[in-house]
Amino acid sequence: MEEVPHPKRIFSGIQPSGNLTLGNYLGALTRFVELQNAGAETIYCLVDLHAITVRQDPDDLAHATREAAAAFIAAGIDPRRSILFNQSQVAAHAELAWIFNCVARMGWLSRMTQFKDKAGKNRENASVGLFAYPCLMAADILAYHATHVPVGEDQKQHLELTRDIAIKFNQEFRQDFFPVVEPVIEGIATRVMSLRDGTKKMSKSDPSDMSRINLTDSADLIEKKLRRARTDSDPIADSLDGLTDRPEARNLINIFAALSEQTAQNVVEIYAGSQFARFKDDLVELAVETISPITHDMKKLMEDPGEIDRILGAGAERAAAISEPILTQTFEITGLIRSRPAAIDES
Ligand code: AQP
Repeated sequence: MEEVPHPKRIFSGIQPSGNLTLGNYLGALTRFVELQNAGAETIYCLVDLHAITVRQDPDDLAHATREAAAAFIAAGIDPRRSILFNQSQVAAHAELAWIFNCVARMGWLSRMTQFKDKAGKNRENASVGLFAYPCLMAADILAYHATHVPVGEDQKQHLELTRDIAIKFNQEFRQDFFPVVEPVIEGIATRVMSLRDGTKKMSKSDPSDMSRINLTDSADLIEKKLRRARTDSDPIADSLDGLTDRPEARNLINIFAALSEQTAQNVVEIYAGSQFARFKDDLVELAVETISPITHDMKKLMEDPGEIDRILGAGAERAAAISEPILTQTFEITGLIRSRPAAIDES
């Protein structure tokens, strides 16, 4: 008998916890656009409930959420083809997260390296939300029965936890209900590193703005940051092996490769023997060529925040139409009574 292919449903999200970076763009957004354009069912979420696991200024959070939506659209997400919304507008995320808080084990969450990194030495003072973050992430994905999740390398451990939660829920309730998701960690730039320290991930919450390229940076600022990006004084090697102990050099080569859609090996072959100053001339040109049109379109979209809110609201309605029946079934399986029809909009 011919096997019926399992339908693919893609889900992924980005925290609106600041300006989106070149890391978010190369590691996540470009993949999101490719998957949408390949005709997959794509659901993309600005995970504002995740963002508040660390302190956020309310006005800045609202601004960053709209700006992230503008970045998605400017980068090629079409809100008619993909579902684009912010997490807090769809109650299923928080509701399912509570159920998963009761499925996941303290020991599992204690092993999460992102919690350890973000809580730092002051664990006692970290929010409970930061600790339970991976349960909310599992809820984001499983509320849609998503099957594939495109992410950067740093999210691999959280996705493994999502799989563990799905498996444990299914086993506990003797149901084959939640799919065991597949991470999609693909592309040349699954881990873009800081411009100041090649061993640290480029991150929107890094205290140093010089460590990252933001999608809102002007061409002059992109140039300044790349010219000051840390390298070493050796010329570019002719093979990737020659860059093993040179993380900053390797990072710039990777960024160049991802921006120009070629392999890192190709890039070192082109620039073998050159000094980084010469390589940076071309890198600046390439980065500005890619980012400036996105920055320009983001600015235009941000002139009409009402329209962005309308897009997010429409996306939330479509998202709720998928997640509400899944949540209702989850309640039934769990023994939680839900005797009124799912309320998507009570106004
Ligand atoms: N440096 C990176 N390289 C490749 N991919 C990256 N991603 C983030 N940084 C890089 C990918 O972008 C998606 C959204 O990530 P997120 O914003 O939800 O959370 P994060 O991974 O914690 O990203 P940041 O920038 O470090 O945010 P903050 O500083 O707020 O915690 C994910 O797919 C991620 O892999």
